[in-house]
Amino acid sequence: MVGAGISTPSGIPDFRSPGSGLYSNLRQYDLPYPEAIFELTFFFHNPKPFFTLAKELNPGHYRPNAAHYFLRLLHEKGLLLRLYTQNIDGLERASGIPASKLVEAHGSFASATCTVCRRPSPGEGFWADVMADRIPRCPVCTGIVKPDIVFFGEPLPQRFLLHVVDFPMADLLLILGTSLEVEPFASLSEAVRSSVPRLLINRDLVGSLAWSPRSQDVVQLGDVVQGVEMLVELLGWTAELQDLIQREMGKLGGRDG
Ligand code: CNA
Repeated sequence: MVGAGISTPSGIPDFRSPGSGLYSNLRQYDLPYPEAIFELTFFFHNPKPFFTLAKELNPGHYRPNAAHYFLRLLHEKGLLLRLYTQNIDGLERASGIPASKLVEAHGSFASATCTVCRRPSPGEGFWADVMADRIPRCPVCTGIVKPDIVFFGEPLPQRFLLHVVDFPMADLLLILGTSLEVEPFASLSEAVRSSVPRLLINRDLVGSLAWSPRSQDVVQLGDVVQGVEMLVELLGWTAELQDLIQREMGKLGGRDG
């Protein structure tokens, strides 16, 4: 299970870290209150702030970091049952983890739907519009096209239901870079069997690991990349991870990471 904390080392602010969090940075967008950027009522009143955020998160702008590539390495070794992410930055996909291994619980920019006629957007032109500060419109009914990001009050994607089969099957739960404050995602941390170790790598002790700890829990507090690198070293995978990162850095363009 991962959250915004795995992407802060790539340069994307999280929501909650004081001063640097996304909610602090949203001031420039002229919002009545920060959460409004993910509220449908506000979106229909003024979609501009959301599309400014979309422009910021355009594919290729930010690059995955060692935490993402560690998860990709787990996949390559056949050890990743599934990656449940709350992030909407697409960096898990960008790191090369196939969509079949991902549950993007709060949606992604990879697809979009017309808010009026509900037709899936054909995709072409969407990013061209966003990058040119134009509001993308449906070619059929001219309704605003909204990326399939889950706004407050909207249902989670169907794939989220996979948790019903995945979590009872897991024999290790990694929890990286999340405050475990957003439901229903946060409660997944309690859905593994009680004998299953849960490893939290995060700046703070959070969620059920704080208020309902289990004897098998392991907590590594601090920077997520440093924590992941320590784990990778203990596993003897450091050279392998470095090779993977080198290979992938060559393929991807972008600014940060
Ligand atoms: P959050 O509530 O902002 O919590 C982030 C957590 O990560 C906090 O506990 C931080 O202390 C911790 N953290 C931040 N940076 C680091 C670091 N370098 N090393 C270790 N720990 C760190 O974010 P959640 O994902 O838990 O909350 C869910 C929201 C945030 C979802 O709805 C997301 O869509 C949303 N969000 C996503 C992104 C993104 O896609 N990158 C960015 C900002 C917010």
